[in-house]
Amino acid sequence: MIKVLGRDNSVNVQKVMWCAAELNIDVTRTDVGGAFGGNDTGAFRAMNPNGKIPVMIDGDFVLWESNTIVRYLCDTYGTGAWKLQTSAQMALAGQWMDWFLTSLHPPMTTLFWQLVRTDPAKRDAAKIATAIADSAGMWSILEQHLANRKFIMGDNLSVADIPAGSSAYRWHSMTFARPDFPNLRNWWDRLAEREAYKKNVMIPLT
Ligand SMILES: N[C@@H](CCC(=O)N[C@@H](CS)C(=O)NCC(=O)O)C(=O)O
Repeated sequence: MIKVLGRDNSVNVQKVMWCAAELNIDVTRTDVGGAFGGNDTGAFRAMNPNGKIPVMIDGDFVLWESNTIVRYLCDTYGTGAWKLQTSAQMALAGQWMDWFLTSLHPPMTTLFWQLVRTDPAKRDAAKIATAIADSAGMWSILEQHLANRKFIMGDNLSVADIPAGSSAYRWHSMTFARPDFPNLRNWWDRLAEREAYKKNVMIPLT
């Protein structure tokens, strides 16, 4: 039984829980972080010195960094398209996962915090406008990539879809004037049909 430490409203925890559900892995998740606390104790920092969630525990093996955790789950427990076979496939998946972390996630985090976790009276309109423009600029790159593909790696859902796919729910669910990206929307609609995605990602934004 794999254990995941982290609250379910964290996009980084959602990546891990969605991926584990797609792979039919038995997971017990414990609420840690945010209002639950527990991530600044000596015991937690012994597992993750950053004091961040998620942390995954598989037997004696402890791992942090959500993208790394989903890669581990797919490499260890994945079958079919979930287990990438060549170094070129692994590199391409890694490229999109790193792109998510470095380019898309920062403006999406600003947008999410402003629109969901900030009192309306205290929101910063300029920050929101910049975050929308920067996020849209990054989503437009995926929009072009998805012009002739069902999923990021091609015909099948894979590890490469997990980070951006988790964030895509927020992009399509928060209230703001969204630019029209039809390929992105179709891809997100395909994700939104999946029980594992509905259960672990499509939960109230808090
Ligand atoms: N790059 C890390 C980021 C981890 C991270 O920043 N986690 C946030 C939640 S999304 C956190 O632990 N925040 C402190 C808290 O929840 O108390 C990852 O992908 O796992």
